Amino acid sequence: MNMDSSMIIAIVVIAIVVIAALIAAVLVVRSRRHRGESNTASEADESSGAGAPAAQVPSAPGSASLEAATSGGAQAQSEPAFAPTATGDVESAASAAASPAAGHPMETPESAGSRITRLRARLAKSSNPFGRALFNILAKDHLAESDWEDVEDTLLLADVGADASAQLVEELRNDARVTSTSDPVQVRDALRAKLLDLVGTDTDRRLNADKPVTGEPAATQPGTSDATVAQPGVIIMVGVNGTGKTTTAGKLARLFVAERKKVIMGAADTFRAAAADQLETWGAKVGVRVVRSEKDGADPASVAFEAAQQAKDADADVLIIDTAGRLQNKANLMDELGKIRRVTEKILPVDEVLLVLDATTGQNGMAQAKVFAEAIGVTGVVLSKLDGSAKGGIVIAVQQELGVPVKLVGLGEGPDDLAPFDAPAFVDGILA
Ligand SMILES: Nc1nc2c(ncn2[C@@H]2O[C@H](COP(=O)(O)OP(=O)(O)OP(=O)(O)O)[C@@H](O)[C@H]2O)c(=O)[nH]1
Ligand SMILES: [Mg+2]
Repeated sequence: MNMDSSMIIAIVVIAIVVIAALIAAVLVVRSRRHRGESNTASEADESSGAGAPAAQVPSAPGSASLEAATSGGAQAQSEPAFAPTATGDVESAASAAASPAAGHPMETPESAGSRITRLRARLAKSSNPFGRALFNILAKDHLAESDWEDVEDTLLLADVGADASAQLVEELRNDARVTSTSDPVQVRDALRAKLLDLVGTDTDRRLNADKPVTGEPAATQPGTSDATVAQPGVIIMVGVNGTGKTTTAGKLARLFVAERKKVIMGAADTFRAAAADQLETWGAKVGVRVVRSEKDGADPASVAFEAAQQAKDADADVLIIDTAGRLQNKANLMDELGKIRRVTEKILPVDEVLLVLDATTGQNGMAQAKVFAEAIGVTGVVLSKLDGSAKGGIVIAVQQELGVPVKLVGLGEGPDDLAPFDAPAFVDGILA
């Protein structure tokens, strides 16, 4: 009996020892594996954090970006006319690729589709009182007289404009009477359709400078055999001060660079010295040369002339001319912008005059917009700062008043925060 119990004790002890050994072995293996993983991670961190070339980081997108960036850099080197300095350009392209924080390397800005998705998300999130108020009204079971008034008020608040708002609500009410429905879901669908109609779904919103090259007849270009000669597309940015002209010029240049187009920018805002510096900063950011005057208060038209000449000589695809917004009066504005246009056209035809309108100022910007349209003729509108505005309805008013389409929207201060205007996304955004 004693013998048996001591044997049992011995077996139990051995079993405990074996189990303990097994557990210890498992723990050791696990801790080794864990240490191995964290070593690999810290090695990867070090290789990227210590400024190692992105190609050494074992990630496919990283190496692809670098490839794209260096091929852009090589192109810049072989075409020094377009690099502020050849090395400067290579550096900026390489740093854009190597910096994951930059998000997108210079040659591959965000796609239009993704920008629009972002536009939708931003508008939906932007505590848009327009969308919310409409939602509250249209969430009712039946629409009473006062609800129709509320719909109209909300449209007015969103800066859709008095005439357009009244017309919209009148049509909606008539439709509701005809179909004898005041079902909010149907009214909402009808409102969407009408807003889309007002905004315009089949409007051509392409930039003129982006359309197929027509060029000028060969007869005017001695020594050329082609029927037409490709010329740089010329875009002039105009608008009241602070609306976002310079920023939009920079973002736009980046879009063209991404399409592998040769871009030159002209700093025809000579009103203050910092303006040309600001454009140069954008130029450096997006790898585009900026033609400027070193002299404060130089004649803006002469800068535009020089920029056009250089764009033509360098065989550029696009020339973007930034102008001043701070002008004393209408006569002064007409005089200056008219001269910039005339002088530029001595060298190259102007394809596009983009009026930059600050969406946060809503209807207040309309009067000024008309003055610019009168002064220089406007071919398209850029609605900037739509990211911070609940007054998107200005799109409808500005198109009706000026008779030109909104072509682009600014959604923030970053280089990728410019998107083509997309009517369905826009209407869905304000109805969200
Ligand atoms: N949130 C936001 N800010 C913007 C946008 N576009 C421009 N801005 C900001 O608006 C301010 C004015 O922009 P600028 O590009 O200097 O405006 P401008 O029309 O060139 O101004 P002037 O040269 O003084 O006539 C800057 O702080 C920009 O970063 C946008 O789409 N969204
Ligand atoms: Mg400016």
